[in-house]
Parts: sequence; C-alpha cells; structure tokens
Amino acid sequence: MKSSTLLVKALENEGVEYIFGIPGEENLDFLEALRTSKIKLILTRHEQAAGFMAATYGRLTGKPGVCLSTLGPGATNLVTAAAYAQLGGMPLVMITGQKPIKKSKQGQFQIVDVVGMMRPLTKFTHQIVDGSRIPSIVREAFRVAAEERPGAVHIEFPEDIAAEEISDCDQPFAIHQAMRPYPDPTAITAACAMIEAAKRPLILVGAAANRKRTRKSLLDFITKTGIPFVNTQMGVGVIDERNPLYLGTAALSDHDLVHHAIAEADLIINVGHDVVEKPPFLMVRGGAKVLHVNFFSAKVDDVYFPQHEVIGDIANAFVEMTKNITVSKDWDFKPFMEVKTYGDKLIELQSSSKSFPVVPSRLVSDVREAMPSDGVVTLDNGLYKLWFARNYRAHGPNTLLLDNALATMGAGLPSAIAAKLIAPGQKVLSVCGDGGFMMNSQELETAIRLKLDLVVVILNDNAYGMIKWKQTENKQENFGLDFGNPDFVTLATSYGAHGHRIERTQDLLPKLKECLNAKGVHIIDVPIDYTTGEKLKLTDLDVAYLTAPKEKQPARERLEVRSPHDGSLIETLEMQGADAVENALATAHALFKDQSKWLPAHQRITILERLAERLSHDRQNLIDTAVEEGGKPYNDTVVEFDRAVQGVKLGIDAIHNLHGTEIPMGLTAASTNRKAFTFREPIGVVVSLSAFNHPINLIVHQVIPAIAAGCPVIIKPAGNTPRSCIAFVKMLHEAGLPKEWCQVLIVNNKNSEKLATDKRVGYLSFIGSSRVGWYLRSKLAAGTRVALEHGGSAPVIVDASADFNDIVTPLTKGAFYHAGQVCVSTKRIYVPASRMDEFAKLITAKAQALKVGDPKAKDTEVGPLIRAGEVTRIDQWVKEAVAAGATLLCGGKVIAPTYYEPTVLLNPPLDTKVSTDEIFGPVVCLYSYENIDDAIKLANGLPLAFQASVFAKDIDVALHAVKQLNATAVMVNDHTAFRVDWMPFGGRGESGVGMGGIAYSAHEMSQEKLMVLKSAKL
Ligand SMILES: Cc1ncc(C[n+]2csc(CCOP(=O)(O)OP(=O)(O)O)c2C)c(N)n1
Ligand SMILES: [Mg+2]
Repeated sequence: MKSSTLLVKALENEGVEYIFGIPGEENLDFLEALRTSKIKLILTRHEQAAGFMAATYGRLTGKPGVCLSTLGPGATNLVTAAAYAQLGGMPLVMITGQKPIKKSKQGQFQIVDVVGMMRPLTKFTHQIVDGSRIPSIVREAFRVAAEERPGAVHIEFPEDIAAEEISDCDQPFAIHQAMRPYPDPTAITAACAMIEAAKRPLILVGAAANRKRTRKSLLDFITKTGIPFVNTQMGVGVIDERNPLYLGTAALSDHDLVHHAIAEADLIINVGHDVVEKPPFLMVRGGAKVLHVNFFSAKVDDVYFPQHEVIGDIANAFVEMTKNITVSKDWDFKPFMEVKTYGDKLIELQSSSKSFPVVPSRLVSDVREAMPSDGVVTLDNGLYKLWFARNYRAHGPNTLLLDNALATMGAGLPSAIAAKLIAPGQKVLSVCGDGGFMMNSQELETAIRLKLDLVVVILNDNAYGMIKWKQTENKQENFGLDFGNPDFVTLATSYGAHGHRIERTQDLLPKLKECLNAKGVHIIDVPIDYTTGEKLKLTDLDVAYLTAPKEKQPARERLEVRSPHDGSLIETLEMQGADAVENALATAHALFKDQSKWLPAHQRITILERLAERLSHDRQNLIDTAVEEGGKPYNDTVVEFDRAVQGVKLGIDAIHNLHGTEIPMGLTAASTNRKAFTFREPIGVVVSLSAFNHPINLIVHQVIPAIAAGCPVIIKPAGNTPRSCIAFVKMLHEAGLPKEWCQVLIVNNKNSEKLATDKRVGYLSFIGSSRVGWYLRSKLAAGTRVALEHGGSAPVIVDASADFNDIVTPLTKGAFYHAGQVCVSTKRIYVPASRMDEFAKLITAKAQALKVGDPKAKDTEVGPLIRAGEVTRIDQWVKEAVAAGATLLCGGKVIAPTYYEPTVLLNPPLDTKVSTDEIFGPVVCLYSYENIDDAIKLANGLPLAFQASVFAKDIDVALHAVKQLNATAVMVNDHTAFRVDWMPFGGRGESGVGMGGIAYSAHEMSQEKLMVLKSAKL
C-alpha cells in the first residue's frame, strides 16, 4: 500500500467528510488516493479560503476541518487561516505537500520551512518522514486539534514519502471517547458561596461555552438561579437570546449597552471566555469581582485578573454548580432589567430607520426578520460586525458566526460556504463589507460549482468603513480609506450568480426574503450609510429619552421665514428630515421606474393649461407672497409673475416640440430595408435646488421643464423664499398634477446634499452660489446630468458712438434691478476715458434718483438685500475699493439693516473685490478705457462669464464686441439683465453649466432613444 492511501484511510478513520484545498504536483499521489475515497474534495480558488472553510467546519461541528495545499506558495497562503483557527479556537488540520526529502533535483525551488512557519500559529506541526508513522501522527494531530482549547495543527507530507510503499499491516488506530476532567469540588463550593454572597451576580457567556453539553448545563444553571446573562461576541447564541434573562452582547469593550449592567454587577461569572477575544469588559482593581469558569486557568493581563477560578470541563462545572447553589433572596437584578428594557427599546427605535442608504441598525433588523431561527449568518469583518453583535438576537448557537479573535477580513463568504455544506437544509446568509468581500470574492465560483443556495449581502460604502469610523473617532482627517467598487450585480451574473441592488430601504427586507427562498447564489448590493448619527458608543443610559412621549422628543429643526424689509417673522415652517428626503426620492424613483405610471403628453398639456389659468386666478396672492418674503419691489415682481405664466405656456410648447429625428438608413448596403427614428424619453427624477431672487419664476424654470419632459420632480426652494414655491406647487396639484409628480422639500443643507447626490437622481438643476454648485457637482452619483446656474459679474462696453442720454436709463436698470441681486446684473461698465466725466455724471444722477424702500410700495425701484449679513459684506467691499483708490461717486452707505444705498464707483483697482468677484448687491463700477480692445480684454478677464452688453451706434464696433466678448449672450444697446423665458440662458466657465430657458431645459431633462425598423418592404 502507498503511504498516501494510508493517510487517506487514517483521515477516513477520523470521520473526515471534506478536504478543502488546492493540490499541487507534490500532492498528486495523495489526490489519487483521495479519488476513490468517500471523503469529498472541495476544490477552492484560494488556499486561504480553503483554510477558512475547514476552520469553520471545525467550529460548527467540533470535529477538525481538513485543508490541503501544495508546498511553498500554497502553504504560505494558509497562514491567515491557521491564525484564524488558532486564535478562534477552531479545530483545523492542515496538510501541505513538500518536495521529496530524501533526494531532490530541484534545489531550493519553492521550498520554505513550512513546519517552522506554522509553529507559532499551531498547536502541533509535524513533517511525516516515514509512511509507517502516519497512523500515530494523524491520530495525534486530530486529538490535539480538537482537545480544549481547540486550534490549528499542521502535517507536512513530502512527495517521496507520499509515493512510498509501506506494509499493509500499518493501519489507523481505533478512536475511543476520552472522558473530560471534573473540576475540583472545593473550587465548586467556593464558587457557589461567592455567587450566593453577591448582591448582583451577572453571567458572561464566552466562546468556549459554545459546546453541546455546556450549553445545556449552563442553561439549567441560569434557569434555576434566574441570574441574568450577557455574551461576548463569540458566545453569541449559546443560550437563546430570546431568553428573558438575556441582557445583550458586548460589541465594544466599554460604553456599550451591556456595560451599564456590568457596571451594576458586583460579581461576574465569566464562562468560557479567553483573552484572545477583544475584552468584553475591562476589569478594574477594586471593581466587580470575577469568577472564571473555563477549561483552563485564566491568562492574567491588565484588564483580566479573576479572583476565583473553576477549572475543568465547563459542562461538568455547571452540572455541579446547579446542584450546589442556593438561590439567594438578596439578589437584586432590577438594575440589570432596566438596562434590558432600555436596550430593547433602543434597538426597536433604531431598526425603524427608513433613510437610504440603509443604516446598519435597520440592516440588522431586516436580516433578523428575514432569517429563520436556525438560519446561519456569517459575517466578514467590518463596522457592521459591531452592529450585528449588539442588535442581532441569535436564537441558537452558531447561528451568527462572527470572528472576534483574529478578526480577519475575507472569511465571510468561505465560512458561509462551509456552513451550507454542513447543513444544506439551513438557510445561510453572509454579510460582507465591500472591502472584505473582495478579499475572497473568487469563491463565488466555488459556491456556484457546488450548487449551493447562498445569499451574500455586500455592504457598499466604497471604503474600509470600520477604519474610517475609527479615524473619525480619533478626530483625524479623512484619508487613505476610500476605494471604488466593481458593479456587484454584473460581477454576480458573470459568475452565474444572481445579482440584486437595493435602491430603497423598504426593498431590503422583501429582497432578503425573496433571495433566501430562491435557489442558487444571490448577491445583494446594499448601499450602507455609516455617517448617520447612530451611536455605537452609549456613554449614558438615557432611558428618559426613549421612554418620553413622542412630542417630548427633540423637535425638528425649524425654518423662520422673515421679511427682508424689516426682519418681521412671516411664518415658521418645520424642516423635513432625512426620512422625508428618502421618501420623496423613493416615491419619485418608483414613478419613473414604472412606465405604466408615466403621464401621457396630452395629460401634461392639459395640466399646464389649467395651471396657467389657475395662476392668473391667484395672481395677487402669489405676487404678495413673493414680495413679502423675497423683497423684490412690487412692480418688478408683477413682471416676474407675468413671465412665470408665460413660462408655463412655454412648457406646453416644449411638449409639442419634444421629438426626435429621422436617422437616414440605406446609405450603405448593410443598412438597407430599414427606417430609423429617434424619440425622446424623460431622463429620470429631477431634483431642483432653487434660489431666492425670483421666488416664482425660478420655480417655474426648474419645475415646468421637468413636467414637460415627463420627469417626476422634487423641488427644494431657497430657505428665504419657500412660501412662494409651496403656493405654486399647490396650484400645480390643483391643476391636476398628481402630488407625487412634484414634491416640495423644506430641508437643511445637509439633507439638500443628500437629495442632490442620491443615485436615484437623473437630473440636478441648481441655482445658487458657485461654491455650493461646483461642490455638489463633484459629489453627484454616476450618470446624473446637471445644470448649474451661478452668478456672474456682467460687463458692458460703452462705445464713444453711443448716445449717453439714451443709455443711462437701461444701464441704471441693469445695475440696480432687484438691488443688484441677479446673476446677470450690470456690474462693470467700460467707458472711453475722454467721455468718462460726462457718463459718470449721468449715471450717478440716475442712481441717486432711484427710489429705495419698502418693496411693497408701488413706486419702489430698489428694495432690500435678502439679509443683513449681505449689507455688511457689500459695505466692506466698497470700503476696501475706496481705500485702494476708487472714487465713490454716490452711495456707499448702509441705510438700514438690510438696505444699502445704490452705489457707483469710479475706477476701482482691478485687484479689489468689487472688480474680481460677484458683489450681488446695488453697486456698479465704471472703468475708463483708451482702447476698446483693452476694455474687452478686461471684461473677459474674470473666470465668470454670463451675459454681456455693448452700447454703440457704430455697427462695426458693436459687432466687433459681440464677437470678442466671452459670454453666453451679448445684448447690443440693451442692459445685461435683459431676459425672456424662451431664450437660452446660462453661464459659462465658473458661472455654470447647462442651458436654462423652458424649452432648453425640457430638452436637457429628456434623453434620446433610437429605434431601427427592419422590413423587407422598406
Ligand atoms: C485581512 C485584514 N486586513 C485588514 C484588517 C483591518 N480592518 C478591519 S475592518 C477593516 C475595514 C473593512 O472594510 P469593509 O470590508 O468594506 O467593511 P466596512 O467596515 O466598510 O463595512 C479593515 C481594513 C483586517 N481586520 N483584516
Ligand atoms: Mg466598506
């Protein structure tokens, strides 16, 4: 008989069912012997995964799992798995090949000292140098691996020994059951006395209590005494956690829920804990006493130094302690039970979070609900592990596998494969981070090959989230922990698995159930949000917060809408939270996804026709609302309103004009017999973030094109002017638009960002500051199209041929309309030096004559700035220019907290803020020029570019300027703020991207689809 055959026989004798691994050429004789054995070879795609699977087999069955690798590289790949089993107390036997040891022609090729390498990671590591020793070495390896405390062992099987012929008389040794040691009776008596004398004893269940006999005897002890218990992470499920005496599991070493109970205890009965686990609590001198019950005596360190120990088989210890203990009337478990009440409430509260991406507590709750009691959840390593440890209630032993010893990444999927192999009838689900999953994702192929039914949840945060959390806790800068991911759905399908992606939190639970009940391997990509306010560290036991009636809970943020004219309070609105953002997005996205719900064009036209009528009907109300909250003078608001009505009508025209084109076919022989057309479809959910300066018309420009294009729209108005928006959208609904097609959100900046950057957004329309706009653009989800409309600093070239008396009126309007708070306000006027005096006098006189005051008054021309802070800023900029050498021709004064005098500055230096930035206030600057090309150069000199003007009677000069000015629109002989709603409107450079104007926006909010028709008749 070959010694390879004997090794296989010896393994069969040990009851081995599976060998996980990857053979190398040195293992070929062994492989041949295995071929005819009843032991199944589970071929994996990485030795590390094979090691994890074998270790998990050992963990779940108590019998050593076996893995196999070649020499050198295969063996080094087993190292992490060896450490995993050794630290985790999992019985594991590793068999590795080696070059021939007697004679070899290969020098040192691939040879490393594997036996030596395994020494610090195993309980036993041995090279077989003689085939006849196989029976004793194998027996010894299995005995040592399984004996308390279980761990890893290693056998090296060199190629020449494997091929060696040995005597047929060499046979494996018969196995007998060894009885386990009883603890010393005096130790039991002392332990019982200690527990009886305590006021508040508490049981802590650790990993080594997870043995079949121990579970039962420990439960008997708990049932008889009524002493409450907590778990370590690896002691999860030893006792069913639905037990009323279960208080919780220690996810952290301190400041976790259970520590509020531990702090009340005067004696901790620590069962089966060993120091490889992250400490479930930190012992302090003079604090609660600790009674250590384990197979071995306690390894003492700074945070663990028990006062008494019961050493021996834990099951036997509890059988005896249950017999001996007298239940004390003085035990007081009330404080423990308060902690339980608090914990259960907290978990219940946290699990109801609807926000998206999913928060960890909701994930845990949904997994718990989807899993049957005997279902097995295997975790990889990441931040979610702590949430599972705290919030998941395991109903039985080994139903939540987490590794709190080596705590390695990459074991989640392999351990799920092992769990499913062992118990094919049980549901198995693995939860992995996007980091950990990718460390052994290749084993998807193994799972598919084995035809397993498995569910793998990948928590997608594009980061090593756990470390990021710690980085934040350490108050360090976010650095070095972000990565990109493959498309997990595509990845799954490429393996032959089923891929799913969660896009709404409410879809998670049904999807989990669906996948758990389906055949095959299912991957669910679940976007996870670790940035929420959910706290892992629970410093206080804030029972009051949880038990307070709902209305006493912290109120939502409020939005005070105040008049910019005098600061008086108009209305207080309640801000909506992240849950409202989630709901709005989920609603809008569901509408978009379901084409059967799309509104046909004729229905949209009817709605807009009714809206136009409805607006006219409520004209006065809307105008008054806008004037009151926005501060634009009454007459200008009337113009704005009329334009808004016009905008709605333009929306109807846009629907008429949304169409594709014919794409010619038959231009080549290959494209004959075809006709092709494009047509336009809605782009998706439109999110519009609006600005204050045209409270009605901007809403029209950001909502109506979306309706025209057939997109659901979510509008977030400016914080200063929400009421006009709310009133407008109400009329839209009254005109027949179903509410879910246009939703208003009143949210803070953080939630606006959440809204804008969500994956479900097809188009973002943003009007506001360039700082915020460009920031948001950088955060947008892949595929979101965007239009940004920021400010400008509009230039005007005045030529000597212009008639100054004619032009000062439009120029004054352009400069001071809405107190200069318009992105195309005239800000920089370039005038020939020889005629500057004349021009300056005229425009100064006009500016001084402007009527500044209450926007409600019908004759007011310049109203307030939107808030007092703006006035202060504008005043500082003007003062800086004057100090630097500008001549103040008029204005330059704060009139009231929100009012600034119309101001004209002459020749401010080019490096002062008024020349370089957008002032967004009632200030205009005049610059003298000698040569018109110099003036154009200066006009083009800012990174901002929007609308511009030239005033000239000489047509050649005008055309020259039109050609040379960097702008999206150049007015000839009109001010820069001219606009009608059917013209294209937008900025260039830093001033924005995308084109506004009703039809332009509607076009951008739709996308083209091509249809090619093929027919022999064509
Ligand atoms: C093999 C290994 N490498 C590194 C670590 C350190 N580590 C612990 S958790 C973690 C991040 C896990 O990221 P991911 O799997 O994406 O989970 P997340 O916390 O993001 O949910 C890292 C790097 C480890 N435990 N194991
Ligand atoms: Mg991650």
